[in-house]
Amino acid sequence: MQRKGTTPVTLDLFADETPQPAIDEQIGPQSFVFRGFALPFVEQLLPALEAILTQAPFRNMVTPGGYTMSVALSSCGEFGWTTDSQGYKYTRTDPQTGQSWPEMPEVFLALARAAAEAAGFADFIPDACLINRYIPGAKMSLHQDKDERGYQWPVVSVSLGIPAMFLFGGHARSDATRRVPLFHGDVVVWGGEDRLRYHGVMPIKQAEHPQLGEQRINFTFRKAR
Ligand code: MD3
Ligand code: FE
Repeated sequence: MQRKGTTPVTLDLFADETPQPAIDEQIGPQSFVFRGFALPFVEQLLPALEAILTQAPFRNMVTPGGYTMSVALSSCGEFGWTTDSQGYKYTRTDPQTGQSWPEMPEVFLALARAAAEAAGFADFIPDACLINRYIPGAKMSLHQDKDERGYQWPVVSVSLGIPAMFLFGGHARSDATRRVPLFHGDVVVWGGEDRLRYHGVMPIKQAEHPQLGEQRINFTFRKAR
């Protein structure tokens, strides 16, 4: 699409900013993007998140490879995901406080369950919710989520705050990736044959969200055990 009085060169400069059509789509045989699915829950999600963070504040964990993650993490639910120099694992307690992870709020459970149901996974009861906080520049390298005991349940992901460009890969790290923009309120469900696909998040661009400021929060609901 060419605008009047502009050259293709100018358009290329803004190619990244072209608003994507934010429509629901199926991005894999068993993966679905539900645009704005979380919006009706946000008013209840944010105060519940605040309460969780007073008990289990965001922290930048170190991977076994000795890299400090640019994404800050917290968790709620029966199990929390952690990493340290020893490896990745789910724990019942927050290693930073020795206390149990905060309980999973009812509104979190209700949202995860409804989204899983919409993707064809009835009766999803997650026992872990990993909470990721991205500030501009933070990214998540391509990886698989495989620290859970089984893969029969989907992962449900909820995006809040400033946008992200999600990378959706294949079953080998070297497979081509597809870029999927994710916005405030979007929910993605990954199950079945898509459950072990490589995925990641490109460095977050500077932006400001009216409710969340200069950050992106992502919840990933899983069944760890
Ligand atoms: C595709 N988080 O915490 S959520 C993670 O936006 C993680 O914070 C990203 O990857 C984020 O592990 C992406 C989307 C996601 C989560 C799990 C998946 C995509 C997935 C599992 C299998 C395939
Ligand atoms: Fe992941």
